[in-house]
Amino acid sequence: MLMNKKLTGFICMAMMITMALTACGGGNNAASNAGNKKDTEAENTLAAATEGPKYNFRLAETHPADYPTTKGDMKFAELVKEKSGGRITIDVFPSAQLGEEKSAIEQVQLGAIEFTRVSSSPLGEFNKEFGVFSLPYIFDNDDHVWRFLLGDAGNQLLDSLSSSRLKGLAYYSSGSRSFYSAKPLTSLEDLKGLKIRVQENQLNIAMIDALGASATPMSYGEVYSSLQTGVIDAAENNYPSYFSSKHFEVAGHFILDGHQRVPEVLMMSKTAWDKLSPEDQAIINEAALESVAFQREEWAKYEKESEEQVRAAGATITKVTDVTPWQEAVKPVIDANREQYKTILDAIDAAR
Ligand code: BDP
Repeated sequence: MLMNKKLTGFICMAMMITMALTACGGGNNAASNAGNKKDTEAENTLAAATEGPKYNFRLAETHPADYPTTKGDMKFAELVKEKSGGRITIDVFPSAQLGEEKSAIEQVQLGAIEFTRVSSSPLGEFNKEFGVFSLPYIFDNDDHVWRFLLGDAGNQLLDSLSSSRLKGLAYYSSGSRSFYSAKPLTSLEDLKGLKIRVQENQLNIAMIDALGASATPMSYGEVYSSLQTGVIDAAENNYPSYFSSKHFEVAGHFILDGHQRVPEVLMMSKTAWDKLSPEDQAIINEAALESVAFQREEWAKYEKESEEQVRAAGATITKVTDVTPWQEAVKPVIDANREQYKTILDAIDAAR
């Protein structure tokens, strides 16, 4: 963050000098001199970025290549390459080729993999603060989430990852999560007694208990076959994952209660980060932040498309019109954790 500001400050300063020269000199000559100067500065910046050690890093991603998070990762890699004049390259490994998320986080902590994009939910087991996103119904909508994420508290949360040997770079969109099953799901009552797969985070177990069902934590890659073979009766996710993982084929009833909004996190190994020069850290930081807008656009498109696709495939979609009974059912989970997450919950409320 700091380097980011410094670099931006430097660029502003360079622009101001160029503008001042143009204004003072007047006439065509001065303008073209200033133009030349600008070109030279740009070349110098590029030269500075191009000089230095070469790196080839790896980034672990759970989703396939056409998923919005993977597209965000690729955009990030492309920007890093561009900004470093081809000196820093990042190979994105989609479809959990480098392991499921829990294992990817562990490998990134150790520095065996340099980057990963994961969901905040499993991350909450490595950094307690991130558990806050697993608390149900704490956000009203996507705007509310982004107001929080892009504010000071959201940035501090990313920074807090350094105590877990991770360097948080940026958040990506992930919409809201809802339940789905092969059994009809049209009300809260229908969840009772079901075995529901959850992401690997203790708070999810408490949430499912409070809803009268029983939780089975497991990695994302195991969910399809577990639904198919009846190891679990239900799972929960957003439209894009429900569609992309083909879970809709084996769990055709989707009830839109939107219990969680769990942002995606792009991060780096702290060990790898600490070895980089401040200039290279700035390149990584800037590229990560610049990739966010692109990921959010891709997300919006894919969310719409996946809804259309699962509807066309015949999934039964029920919209929960009154979420109050659901919120009341899980209130004990919030109450039990209010004290621990007080500061972050206050910041989330303030972003409302
Ligand atoms: C998806 C997230 C992915 C998680 C998955 C899950 O994008 O990172 O692995 O949920 O449910 O929405 O585990």
